[in-house]
Amino acid sequence: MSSNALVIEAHSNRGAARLGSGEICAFHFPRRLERPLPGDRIVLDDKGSLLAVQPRLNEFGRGDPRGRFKAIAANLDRALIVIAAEPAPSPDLVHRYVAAALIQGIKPVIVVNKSDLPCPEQPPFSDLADLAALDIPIYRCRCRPEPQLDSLAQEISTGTSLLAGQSGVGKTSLLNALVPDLARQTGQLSRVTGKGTHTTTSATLHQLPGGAWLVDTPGVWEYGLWVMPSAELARGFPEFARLDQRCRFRDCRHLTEPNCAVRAASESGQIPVGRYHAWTRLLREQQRLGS
Ligand SMILES: Nc1nc2c(ncn2[C@@H]2O[C@H](COP(=O)(O)OP(=O)(O)OP(=O)(O)O)[C@@H](O)[C@H]2O)c(=O)[nH]1
Ligand SMILES: [Mg+2]
Ligand SMILES: [Zn+2]
Repeated sequence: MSSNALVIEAHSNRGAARLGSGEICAFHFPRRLERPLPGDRIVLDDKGSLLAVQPRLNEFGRGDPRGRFKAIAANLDRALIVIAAEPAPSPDLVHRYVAAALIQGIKPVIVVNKSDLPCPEQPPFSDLADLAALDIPIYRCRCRPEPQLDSLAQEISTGTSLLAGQSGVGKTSLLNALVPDLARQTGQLSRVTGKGTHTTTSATLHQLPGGAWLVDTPGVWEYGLWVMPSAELARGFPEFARLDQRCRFRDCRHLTEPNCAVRAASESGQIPVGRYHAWTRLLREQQRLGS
């Protein structure tokens, strides 16, 4: 007899999944099979062996240092892009995560955690209005001294959301605040570098009290994309699409091409300069990784 299950986590050749009855069971799979991801719907035999992974609606992932796609979780409705005053993000980090989510067909949501700390008046914090103008929701919340995350809890009350962001911004703290009695381990920022210290080591799916799902993921220092055609990367910058018909070249990459309407719009302030620079740096990185 076979049964359907939802993957909670999976490592080299084994994992944990939730059966329809609500029971959590261990399962195993041969290493030669592609590793299932948290959020995957799978079929198991009665010995807990993986028979099939159902087709995925989408995957959230990142690029490895060589520009290859590394999947982290599957079947997501939202990517919660968590930033905080400490550790401060690099200016492009949020734009990269937003682009990745849009390219993968996942709704980006920005979460500014640690609202008890003063918000720096520098990018990307000063770019958040540009993202709100793209209809990307932005939530300010905190886990300390007492949690304040009611409107975020409302946003993620259906479907499956994923916590993404730098190490130490408080992803696991948000999870703990949202799921009473969970008490997952959280970390300290290093006194020396002010950076997080990679407390969470694997992606794990958790059920919220109202029944929705939340994936916690290990933090990164820098978020990189994978190598893809520039037309695909452009899906991460939807505000450029309104203008690019006016570029002289149909396949304009908006770098140094003559008569580029997107570059002109960034020079005149019609397109936010932070968004345009994030695009040019991503394209140059794509060229470096792809060559
Ligand atoms: N001041 C303040 N500190 C917070 C807040 N939320 C979390 N922290 C602290 O930030 C530090 C890192 O929190 P974690 O939840 O472990 O961060 P993480 O994003 O899960 O880190 P990784 O698992 O390494 O990716 C801990 O010391 C938390 O107590 C907050 O709202 N305000
Ligand atoms: Mg964590
Ligand atoms: Zn152009």
